[in-house]
Amino acid sequence: MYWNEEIETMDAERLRALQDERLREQVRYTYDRVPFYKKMFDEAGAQPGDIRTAKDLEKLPFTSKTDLRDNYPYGLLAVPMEEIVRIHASSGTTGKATVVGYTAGDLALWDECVARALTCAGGTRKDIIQVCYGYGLFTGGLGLHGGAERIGATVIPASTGNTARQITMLQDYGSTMLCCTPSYALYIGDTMEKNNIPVSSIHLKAGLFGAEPWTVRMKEEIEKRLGIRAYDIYGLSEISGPGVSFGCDGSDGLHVNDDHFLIEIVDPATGKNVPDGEKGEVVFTTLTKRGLPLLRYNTHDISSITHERCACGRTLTRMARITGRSDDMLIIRGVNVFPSQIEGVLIRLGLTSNYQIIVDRLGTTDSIEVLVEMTPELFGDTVTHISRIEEEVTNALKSVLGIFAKVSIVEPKS
Ligand code: DLL
Repeated sequence: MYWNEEIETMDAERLRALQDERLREQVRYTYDRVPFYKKMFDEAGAQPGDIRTAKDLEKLPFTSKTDLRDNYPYGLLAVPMEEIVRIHASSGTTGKATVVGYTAGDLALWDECVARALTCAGGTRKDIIQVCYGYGLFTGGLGLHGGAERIGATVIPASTGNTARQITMLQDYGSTMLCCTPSYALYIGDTMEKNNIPVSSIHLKAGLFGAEPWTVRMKEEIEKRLGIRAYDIYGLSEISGPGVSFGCDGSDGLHVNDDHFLIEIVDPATGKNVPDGEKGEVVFTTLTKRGLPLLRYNTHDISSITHERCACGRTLTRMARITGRSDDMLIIRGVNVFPSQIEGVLIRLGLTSNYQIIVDRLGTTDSIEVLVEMTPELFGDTVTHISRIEEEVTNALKSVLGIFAKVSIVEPKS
């Protein structure tokens, strides 16, 4: 099912032409209105007219989160404040928040993108959609909310927290779709199991999960526990919010809303574009944004892209499930280690995804230790059995990461 069949299945050549046309317009618009970008062009010795097609983008440097922070809060907006109708912000772990602003048109295009994601997951106006992403400055709640209203579904703005109440709403309000983080979906499943609430007492058929990296294993686990189809949804506040790309039934990838966002994959070391299928950092250029247009925004998320036609019929560029962030990447004894690889091993072996990685340096040697919470099944097990599991995890990590990591099973909720 398509929300916008014309765009979602557009002939690839026409789609590229549409992107290039919008790119030229967006570059000119941004250059004329945002002093930061005018300066960037001037320093790069480039003119807006030099950017004719996506290929020309390599002439420009990247925009980074630091640029948004340096221009905090409103310095990169391309319109006067009276045209901004909404603000969102993400806190991040260091320094000032990243503030983003939307015009009425920007909100409409965001809703359109989320409407495509929901429709792709089987959503229609007949659905009852329970949105348990946070409502507020975070883009998850209001983002999914807007898309759900756009398709004409019934929205339950449940927001986060109070799992018992969430489960009651799932049962009593007849929610057919669930939107939350994948870890929260698993938590809902756990809580139902712990309280002997049968899956047959809820009515869910599908869920859209994102805002954090998750693995195929987690997807299968969620599908099994909640009796649903689980779809990935990706996005970031800087580029709009959820719905920059979305999962389908045809493959494990996510379709990028190419008519609004132009994706590039670049080598983190050289900053150069890499060929289709190769992993690198995800970079986006907005094509239609008015409030906060961004050129070559480096997300530091790690993925790859393909332009092959998808079994679902969409011609939109497909990005692979995000495996982590280049700035989350640990370098242990010269080896690149992503937390998601460790999580993948834990889940594959039937352990929880509640874990802690401790990286230290003893003398000149890096050491890595992984603390994993015991599952309820393991609780009360013999010491010998637990050390056997620790050994099993150590061996699995060795074969996946290529390095030794000390593994300790610890108490639940520790
Ligand atoms: O997390 C927007 C969102 C809300 C997406 C709800 C999906 C669902 P930010 O708070 O700005 O926005 O965080 C963006 O979260 O750069 C990724 O590192 C990560 N992320 C978002 N979606 C996914 C996903 C929202 N599906 C940052 N898979 C991004 C992996 C994701 N990582």
